[in-house]
Amino acid sequence: MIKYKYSDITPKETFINRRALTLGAISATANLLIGSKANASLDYKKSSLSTSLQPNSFEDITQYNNFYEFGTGKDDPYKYAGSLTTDPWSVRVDGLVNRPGLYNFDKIMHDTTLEERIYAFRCVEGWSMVIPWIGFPLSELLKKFEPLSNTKYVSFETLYRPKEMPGQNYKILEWPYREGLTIEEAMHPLTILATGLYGDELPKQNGAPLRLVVPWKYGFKSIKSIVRINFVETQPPTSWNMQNPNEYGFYSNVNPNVDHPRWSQATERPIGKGLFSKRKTTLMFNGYADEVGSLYAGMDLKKFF
Ligand SMILES: Nc1nc2c(c(=O)[nH]1)N[C@H]1C(S)=C(S)[C@@H](COP(=O)(O)O)O[C@H]1N2
Ligand SMILES: [Mo]
Repeated sequence: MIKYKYSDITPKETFINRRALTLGAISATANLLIGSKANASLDYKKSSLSTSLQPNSFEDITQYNNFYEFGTGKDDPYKYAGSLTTDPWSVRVDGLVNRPGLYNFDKIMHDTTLEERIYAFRCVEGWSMVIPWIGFPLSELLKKFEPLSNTKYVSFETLYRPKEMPGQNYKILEWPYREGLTIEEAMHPLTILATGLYGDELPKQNGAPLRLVVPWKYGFKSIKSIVRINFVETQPPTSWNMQNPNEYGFYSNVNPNVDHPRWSQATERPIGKGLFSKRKTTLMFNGYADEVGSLYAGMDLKKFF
Protein backbone atom coordinates (compact mmCIF):
# COMPACT_ATOMS: atom_id res chain seq x y z
CA MET A 1 0.00 0.00 0.00
CA ILE A 2 2.97 2.40 0.23
CA LYS A 3 2.41 4.67 -2.73
CA TYR A 4 4.99 7.32 -1.88
CA LYS A 5 7.99 8.10 0.24
CA TYR A 6 8.12 11.21 2.42
CA SER A 7 11.15 12.33 0.45
CA ASP A 8 9.03 12.36 -2.74
CA ILE A 9 6.77 14.98 -1.24
CA THR A 10 8.78 17.12 1.14
CA PRO A 11 12.10 18.32 -0.22
CA LYS A 12 14.94 17.75 2.20
CA GLU A 13 15.53 21.46 2.73
CA THR A 14 12.02 22.07 4.02
CA PHE A 15 12.29 18.89 6.07
CA ILE A 16 15.26 20.40 7.88
CA ASN A 17 13.37 23.67 8.40
CA ARG A 18 10.47 21.75 9.78
CA ARG A 19 12.61 20.09 12.42
CA ALA A 20 14.26 23.42 13.12
CA LEU A 21 10.85 24.90 13.84
CA THR A 22 10.07 22.32 16.46
CA LEU A 23 13.49 21.86 17.97
CA GLY A 24 14.86 25.38 18.03
CA ALA A 25 18.39 26.37 17.18
CA ILE A 26 20.22 23.14 16.48
CA SER A 27 22.62 22.70 13.59
CA ALA A 28 21.26 21.33 10.33
CA THR A 29 23.26 18.13 10.70
CA ALA A 30 21.94 17.49 14.18
CA ASN A 31 18.44 18.19 12.92
CA LEU A 32 18.84 15.62 10.21
CA LEU A 33 19.99 13.01 12.70
CA ILE A 34 17.27 13.82 15.22
CA GLY A 35 14.75 14.04 12.43
CA SER A 36 15.40 10.58 11.07
CA LYS A 37 15.71 9.13 14.58
CA ALA A 38 12.39 10.64 15.67
CA ASN A 39 10.67 9.26 12.62
CA ALA A 40 12.15 5.81 13.03
CA SER A 41 11.15 5.62 16.69
CA LEU A 42 7.52 6.63 16.10
CA ASP A 43 5.92 3.26 15.94
CA TYR A 44 2.98 2.94 13.58
CA LYS A 45 1.73 0.62 10.89
CA LYS A 46 0.38 1.53 7.46
CA SER A 47 -3.37 1.14 7.20
CA SER A 48 -5.07 -0.56 4.28
CA LEU A 49 -7.82 2.06 4.68
CA SER A 50 -5.59 4.78 3.24
CA THR A 51 -6.41 6.48 -0.05
CA SER A 52 -3.88 6.13 -2.85
CA LEU A 53 -4.12 9.87 -3.61
CA GLN A 54 -0.85 11.75 -3.19
CA PRO A 55 -0.66 13.63 0.12
CA ASN A 56 -0.26 17.40 0.30
CA SER A 57 3.07 18.77 1.47
CA PHE A 58 3.73 19.19 5.20
CA GLU A 59 3.73 22.95 4.59
CA ASP A 60 0.26 22.98 3.03
CA ILE A 61 -1.14 20.85 5.83
CA THR A 62 0.36 22.91 8.66
CA GLN A 63 0.19 26.46 7.27
CA TYR A 64 -3.33 26.57 5.78
CA ASN A 65 -5.71 25.75 8.61
CA ASN A 66 -9.02 26.44 10.24
CA PHE A 67 -8.79 26.72 14.03
CA TYR A 68 -10.92 29.70 15.02
CA GLU A 69 -9.64 29.62 18.60
CA PHE A 70 -6.50 31.20 17.10
CA GLY A 71 -8.17 33.52 14.59
CA THR A 72 -10.15 33.23 11.38
CA GLY A 73 -7.24 33.69 8.95
CA LYS A 74 -5.87 30.55 7.31
CA ASP A 75 -2.38 31.32 8.61
CA ASP A 76 -3.47 32.39 12.11
CA PRO A 77 -3.28 28.85 13.56
CA TYR A 78 0.25 28.42 12.17
CA LYS A 79 1.29 31.78 13.62
CA TYR A 80 -0.44 31.64 17.02
CA ALA A 81 -1.15 28.04 18.07
CA GLY A 82 2.32 27.80 19.63
CA SER A 83 0.90 29.44 22.78
CA LEU A 84 -1.26 26.41 23.56
CA THR A 85 -0.09 24.16 26.40
CA THR A 86 -0.72 20.57 25.34
CA ASP A 87 1.21 18.79 28.09
CA PRO A 88 -0.24 17.82 30.54
CA TRP A 89 -3.52 17.00 28.81
CA SER A 90 -6.53 15.04 29.94
CA VAL A 91 -9.92 14.16 28.55
CA ARG A 92 -13.12 14.09 30.64
CA VAL A 93 -15.33 11.15 29.76
CA ASP A 94 -18.90 11.32 31.01
CA GLY A 95 -22.50 10.48 30.24
CA LEU A 96 -23.86 7.04 29.43
CA VAL A 97 -20.78 4.89 30.15
CA ASN A 98 -19.75 2.38 32.79
CA ARG A 99 -16.30 3.93 33.09
CA PRO A 100 -16.53 7.73 33.23
CA GLY A 101 -13.51 9.67 34.46
CA LEU A 102 -10.68 12.02 33.76
CA TYR A 103 -8.27 10.20 31.45
CA ASN A 104 -4.73 11.43 31.05
CA PHE A 105 -3.59 11.71 27.42
CA ASP A 106 -0.61 9.44 28.14
CA LYS A 107 -2.97 6.84 29.56
CA ILE A 108 -5.09 7.07 26.43
CA MET A 109 -1.99 6.55 24.29
CA HIS A 110 -0.82 3.62 26.38
CA ASP A 111 -1.55 0.33 24.58
CA THR A 112 -2.98 2.10 21.56
CA THR A 113 -1.68 0.83 18.22
CA LEU A 114 -0.94 3.77 15.98
CA GLU A 115 -1.67 3.63 12.26
CA GLU A 116 -1.01 5.90 9.33
CA ARG A 117 -4.26 6.76 7.57
CA ILE A 118 -3.98 8.82 4.42
CA TYR A 119 -7.34 10.49 3.97
CA ALA A 120 -8.91 12.92 1.54
CA PHE A 121 -10.15 15.90 3.58
CA ARG A 122 -12.82 18.33 2.34
CA CYS A 123 -13.60 21.67 3.98
CA VAL A 124 -17.16 23.02 3.68
CA GLU A 125 -15.64 26.22 2.23
CA GLY A 126 -14.73 24.30 -0.93
CA TRP A 127 -11.06 23.40 -0.61
CA SER A 128 -9.51 20.00 -0.06
CA MET A 129 -6.27 18.31 0.90
CA VAL A 130 -4.90 14.81 1.33
CA ILE A 131 -3.41 14.26 4.79
CA PRO A 132 -1.28 11.38 6.11
CA TRP A 133 -2.65 11.21 9.65
CA ILE A 134 -1.24 9.08 12.46
CA GLY A 135 -3.92 7.86 14.83
CA PHE A 136 -6.19 5.04 15.88
CA PRO A 137 -9.85 4.12 15.37
CA LEU A 138 -12.12 6.13 17.67
CA SER A 139 -14.10 2.94 18.32
CA GLU A 140 -11.05 1.37 20.01
CA LEU A 141 -11.04 4.08 22.65
CA LEU A 142 -14.82 4.43 23.06
CA LYS A 143 -15.19 0.70 23.76
CA LYS A 144 -12.82 1.01 26.72
CA PHE A 145 -15.29 3.36 28.43
CA GLU A 146 -18.06 0.73 28.06
CA PRO A 147 -20.91 2.76 26.56
CA LEU A 148 -24.41 1.83 27.80
CA SER A 149 -26.91 0.45 25.31
CA ASN A 150 -29.03 3.63 25.34
CA THR A 151 -26.14 5.75 23.99
CA LYS A 152 -27.22 7.24 20.66
CA TYR A 153 -24.72 10.07 20.17
CA VAL A 154 -21.21 11.00 21.20
CA SER A 155 -20.33 14.66 21.69
CA PHE A 156 -16.89 16.26 21.83
CA GLU A 157 -15.55 19.54 23.20
CA THR A 158 -12.38 21.48 22.57
CA LEU A 159 -10.33 23.08 25.32
CA TYR A 160 -11.66 26.44 26.59
CA ARG A 161 -8.68 28.56 27.61
CA PRO A 162 -8.97 32.14 26.32
CA LYS A 163 -5.57 33.08 27.77
CA GLU A 164 -3.90 30.68 25.35
CA MET A 165 -6.52 30.74 22.61
CA PRO A 166 -6.95 34.43 21.71
CA GLY A 167 -9.84 33.79 19.30
CA GLN A 168 -11.97 32.71 22.26
CA ASN A 169 -12.07 36.35 23.38
CA TYR A 170 -14.29 37.03 20.36
CA LYS A 171 -17.78 35.65 19.99
CA ILE A 172 -17.32 34.21 16.50
CA LEU A 173 -18.69 30.92 17.81
CA GLU A 174 -20.07 29.92 21.16
CA TRP A 175 -17.08 28.46 22.98
CA PRO A 176 -15.98 25.84 23.61
CA TYR A 177 -16.08 24.46 20.08
CA ARG A 178 -18.27 21.37 20.16
CA GLU A 179 -19.16 18.59 17.75
CA GLY A 180 -21.08 15.36 17.72
CA LEU A 181 -21.62 12.10 15.88
CA THR A 182 -24.18 9.32 16.03
CA ILE A 183 -22.80 6.32 17.87
CA GLU A 184 -22.77 4.40 14.55
CA GLU A 185 -20.66 7.14 12.93
CA ALA A 186 -18.37 7.26 15.95
CA MET A 187 -17.86 3.48 15.87
CA HIS A 188 -17.27 3.32 12.10
CA PRO A 189 -13.78 1.98 11.26
CA LEU A 190 -12.96 5.05 9.12
CA THR A 191 -13.45 7.41 12.08
CA ILE A 192 -10.16 8.04 13.82
CA LEU A 193 -8.61 10.10 16.56
CA ALA A 194 -5.43 11.60 15.18
CA THR A 195 -2.38 12.18 17.35
CA GLY A 196 0.09 12.89 14.57
CA LEU A 197 0.71 13.49 10.90
CA TYR A 198 3.57 12.83 8.48
CA GLY A 199 5.03 10.39 10.98
CA ASP A 200 5.40 12.97 13.75
CA GLU A 201 3.38 14.32 16.66
CA LEU A 202 0.38 16.43 15.71
CA PRO A 203 1.33 20.11 15.23
CA LYS A 204 -0.68 22.39 17.52
CA GLN A 205 -2.36 24.15 14.59
CA ASN A 206 -3.75 20.77 13.51
CA GLY A 207 -5.35 20.05 16.89
CA ALA A 208 -2.70 18.63 19.22
CA PRO A 209 -2.62 16.47 21.13
CA LEU A 210 -5.81 14.71 20.05
CA ARG A 211 -8.35 15.52 17.33
CA LEU A 212 -11.15 13.80 15.53
CA VAL A 213 -10.97 12.92 11.81
CA VAL A 214 -14.16 11.89 10.00
CA PRO A 215 -13.15 11.72 6.33
CA TRP A 216 -16.62 11.56 4.74
CA LYS A 217 -17.86 14.72 6.50
CA TYR A 218 -17.00 18.38 5.99
CA GLY A 219 -13.85 19.38 7.83
CA PHE A 220 -15.58 21.25 10.65
CA LYS A 221 -16.86 17.97 12.11
CA SER A 222 -13.23 17.00 12.78
CA ILE A 223 -12.91 18.81 16.10
CA LYS A 224 -9.46 19.67 17.38
CA SER A 225 -7.74 19.57 20.79
CA ILE A 226 -10.42 17.48 22.49
CA VAL A 227 -10.87 17.66 26.27
CA ARG A 228 -14.31 16.08 26.67
CA ILE A 229 -16.14 13.07 25.27
CA ASN A 230 -19.77 12.77 26.40
CA PHE A 231 -22.11 9.85 25.65
CA VAL A 232 -25.73 10.98 25.31
CA GLU A 233 -29.16 9.85 24.24
CA THR A 234 -30.33 12.95 22.34
CA GLN A 235 -28.67 14.79 19.46
CA PRO A 236 -26.08 17.14 20.99
CA PRO A 237 -25.73 20.82 20.02
CA THR A 238 -22.81 21.49 17.67
CA SER A 239 -20.95 24.79 17.17
CA TRP A 240 -21.58 25.47 13.49
CA ASN A 241 -25.19 24.30 13.66
CA MET A 242 -25.75 26.63 16.65
CA GLN A 243 -24.13 29.50 14.77
CA ASN A 244 -26.20 29.04 11.61
CA PRO A 245 -28.62 26.09 11.47
CA ASN A 246 -29.71 26.88 7.90
CA GLU A 247 -26.18 26.58 6.60
CA TYR A 248 -24.65 23.82 8.74
CA GLY A 249 -26.56 20.67 9.60
CA PHE A 250 -25.77 18.08 12.23
CA TYR A 251 -24.74 15.41 9.71
CA SER A 252 -22.64 17.56 7.36
CA ASN A 253 -21.79 14.65 5.11
CA VAL A 254 -19.85 15.72 2.02
CA ASN A 255 -22.56 15.81 -0.65
CA PRO A 256 -22.03 17.39 -4.09
CA ASN A 257 -25.81 17.28 -4.69
CA VAL A 258 -26.76 19.46 -1.72
CA ASP A 259 -25.41 22.99 -2.01
CA HIS A 260 -24.58 25.28 0.86
CA PRO A 261 -27.19 28.10 0.74
CA ARG A 262 -24.49 30.53 -0.38
CA TRP A 263 -22.33 28.38 -2.69
CA SER A 264 -22.16 25.15 -4.67
CA GLN A 265 -20.66 22.01 -3.15
CA ALA A 266 -20.27 20.25 -6.52
CA THR A 267 -16.54 20.91 -6.90
CA GLU A 268 -13.49 21.54 -4.75
CA ARG A 269 -10.15 23.33 -5.03
CA PRO A 270 -7.21 21.09 -4.13
CA ILE A 271 -4.83 23.19 -2.01
CA GLY A 272 -1.24 23.62 -3.10
CA LYS A 273 -1.39 22.33 -6.65
CA GLY A 274 -0.30 25.67 -8.11
CA LEU A 275 -2.10 28.71 -9.43
CA PHE A 276 -3.47 26.93 -12.46
CA SER A 277 -4.86 23.95 -10.64
CA LYS A 278 -8.27 22.91 -11.81
CA ARG A 279 -11.18 22.46 -9.45
CA LYS A 280 -12.16 18.85 -9.25
CA THR A 281 -15.52 17.17 -8.95
CA THR A 282 -16.46 16.47 -5.35
CA LEU A 283 -17.42 12.87 -4.68
CA MET A 284 -20.41 11.68 -2.65
CA PHE A 285 -19.35 11.16 0.96
CA ASN A 286 -15.96 12.57 -0.14
CA GLY A 287 -15.20 9.33 -1.99
CA TYR A 288 -16.12 7.02 0.90
CA ALA A 289 -19.63 6.12 -0.34
CA ASP A 290 -18.96 2.37 -0.48
CA GLU A 291 -17.81 2.38 3.12
CA VAL A 292 -20.37 4.68 4.76
CA GLY A 293 -23.38 4.88 2.42
CA SER A 294 -25.25 2.21 4.39
CA LEU A 295 -25.21 4.44 7.51
CA TYR A 296 -27.66 6.76 5.73
CA ALA A 297 -29.76 4.27 3.76
CA GLY A 298 -33.29 5.58 3.28
CA MET A 299 -32.51 9.02 4.73
CA ASP A 300 -33.48 12.20 2.89
CA LEU A 301 -30.03 13.80 2.68
CA LYS A 302 -31.48 17.17 1.62
CA LYS A 303 -33.36 17.26 4.89
CA PHE A 304 -30.66 15.67 7.05
CA PHE A 305 -27.76 17.71 5.60
N1 LIG B 1 -11.71 23.27 17.86
C1 LIG B 1 -11.78 23.48 16.54
N2 LIG B 1 -11.78 22.41 15.72
C2 LIG B 1 -11.87 22.59 14.37
C3 LIG B 1 -11.99 23.90 13.82
C4 LIG B 1 -11.99 25.00 14.73
O1 LIG B 1 -12.10 26.18 14.34
N3 LIG B 1 -11.88 24.75 16.07
N4 LIG B 1 -12.11 24.07 12.46
C5 LIG B 1 -12.64 22.92 11.70
C6 LIG B 1 -12.56 23.12 10.25
S1 LIG B 1 -13.66 24.20 9.56
C7 LIG B 1 -11.70 22.39 9.48
S2 LIG B 1 -11.75 22.51 7.78
C8 LIG B 1 -10.68 21.52 10.09
C9 LIG B 1 -9.30 21.92 9.60
O2 LIG B 1 -8.33 20.97 10.01
P1 LIG B 1 -6.81 21.19 9.64
O3 LIG B 1 -6.47 22.60 9.96
O4 LIG B 1 -6.03 20.20 10.45
O5 LIG B 1 -6.66 20.91 8.16
O6 LIG B 1 -10.69 21.55 11.50
C10 LIG B 1 -11.96 21.60 12.10
N5 LIG B 1 -11.84 21.50 13.55
MO1 LIG C 1 -13.68 23.70 7.24
